[in-house]
Amino acid sequence: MAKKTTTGRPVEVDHLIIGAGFAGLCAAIKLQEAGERDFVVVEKDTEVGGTWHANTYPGAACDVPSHLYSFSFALNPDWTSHYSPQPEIKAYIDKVAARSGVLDRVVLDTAVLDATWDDAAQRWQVQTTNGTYAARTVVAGAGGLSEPRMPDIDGIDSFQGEIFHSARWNHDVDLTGKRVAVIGTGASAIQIVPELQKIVGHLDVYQRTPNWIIPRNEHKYTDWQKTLFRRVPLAQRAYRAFIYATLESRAPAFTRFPNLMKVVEGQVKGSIAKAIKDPELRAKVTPDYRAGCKRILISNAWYPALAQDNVDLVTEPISKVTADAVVTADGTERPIDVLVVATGFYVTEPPIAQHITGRDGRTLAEVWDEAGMAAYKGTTIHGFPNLFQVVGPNTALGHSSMIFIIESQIRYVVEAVKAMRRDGLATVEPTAEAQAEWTQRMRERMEPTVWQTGGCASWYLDKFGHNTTLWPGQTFMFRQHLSRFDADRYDVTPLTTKEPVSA
Ligand code: N01
Repeated sequence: MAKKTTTGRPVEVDHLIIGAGFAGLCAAIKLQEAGERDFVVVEKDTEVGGTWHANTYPGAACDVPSHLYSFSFALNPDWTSHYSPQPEIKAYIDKVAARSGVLDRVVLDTAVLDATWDDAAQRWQVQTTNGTYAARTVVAGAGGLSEPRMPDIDGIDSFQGEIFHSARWNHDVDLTGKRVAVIGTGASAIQIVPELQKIVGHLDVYQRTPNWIIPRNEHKYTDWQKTLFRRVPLAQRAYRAFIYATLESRAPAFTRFPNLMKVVEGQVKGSIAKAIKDPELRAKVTPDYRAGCKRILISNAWYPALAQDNVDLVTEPISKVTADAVVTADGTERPIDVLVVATGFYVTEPPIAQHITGRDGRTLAEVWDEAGMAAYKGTTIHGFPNLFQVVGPNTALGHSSMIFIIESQIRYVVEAVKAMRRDGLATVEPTAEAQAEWTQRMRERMEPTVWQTGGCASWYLDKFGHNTTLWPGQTFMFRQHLSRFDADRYDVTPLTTKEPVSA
């Protein structure tokens, strides 16, 4: 592991990377490959892995096929299943990190408290819980879904039983035979509930809005397939390309032709009819908005779990939580031992935005609160020189693999760093005009999408009603936009002659 700062003076580095999940590790590996040696990765957790370290709830798994949900430069022929469970993804990240040789530059258990741009020094001054750094560039890969959001429910703090958020699962609590409530029916909850149903005494599931949940095409890879992938990497690449093309072919239904989603809706209604006999329960789980407006979820176990005798789906709004029960608006009190909160994350901006202060003394969060999240190509931000935000505004996906987006952004970062070296640049900062044009383009592309027209409330939309979260198109278009560092859209300053250029 990298050395921590031991004196009061900042440690000088060329690049400081925030976060050691898929994004931060990809940045470290690719910067190293490009010949950059002077970097540090600071990670607030005690292990690498990001979201795949934090989310250990029962049933945690990825809903993007394993062969696509992995780095293009570190294919894994040994994936056991079409969709990987969390422990397998975490093990993959650990292995890639260890093999890449970047681990000695990862400082664990170190949170960024404040990163402030120092215009005179042309450096980011970064205070962490373990000392300070002065860095030429900051690559923020701290994740958008990292800060759990507890619901603002009257009396929730007075609950005397065990209570925990899906992303902070308390494995010390034995749920066997207990009375448990789960609040939320999003991507996390639909994986948790079928697992809990098997062991608890009684389960109350509190649903505010139903989701469209398509069947999960689950299958295990045979030894024969794994051997083929290991011996013939081209076969694995072809298989990966096939998965990629299949997922990308669905993008137009989200972005341009939302009526196509009726096909998905028909499929889901079929699954509901098959799994649930009670017409009242069927009606409760059937959404009234266009599929895709909220994230389409996948599960074969959700509807059957809800139909079990030890499960109640409660759609009456929660009015309060008492010391030992959840009370709904109709006055019904349902006593419980354990409360699981699967209510998602603070999402309209990456939480790290509160800790990054730009050229004019305002934090990224303050700037974005004023007019909504915006960045040039989802990656660089006017007023924040030499900052690269991975998984920034309009980069998330509802239809394909985020790893593809992360790799596209990191290529762009590496191209930017190469251009800075080649051209002797101290700073690069997108012009206000370039960023405004890009943001306008995103808004226009969003207009016909299912996220804007589908008739639902979702965390994709900000307080102004704009979808500043998702990429409105196919991912190869995103990659194409970021394929070269377009310095002509940037304000740049040259290094002063006194400034050494580290080799
Ligand atoms: O969170 P969510 P999540 N009272 O925000 C409800 C990724 N992910 O952790 O829909 C009552 O989606 C809320 O209701 P409503 C993926 O990108 C991926 O499940 O707002 N209910 C909703 O049902 C995903 O989109 C994977 O009306 C309240 C739920 O809580 C993202 O993470 C697995 C409430 C929150 O759902 C977040 O998923 C897991 C309140 N006060 C996560 N507040 C896979 O790859 C909120 N809710 C499989």
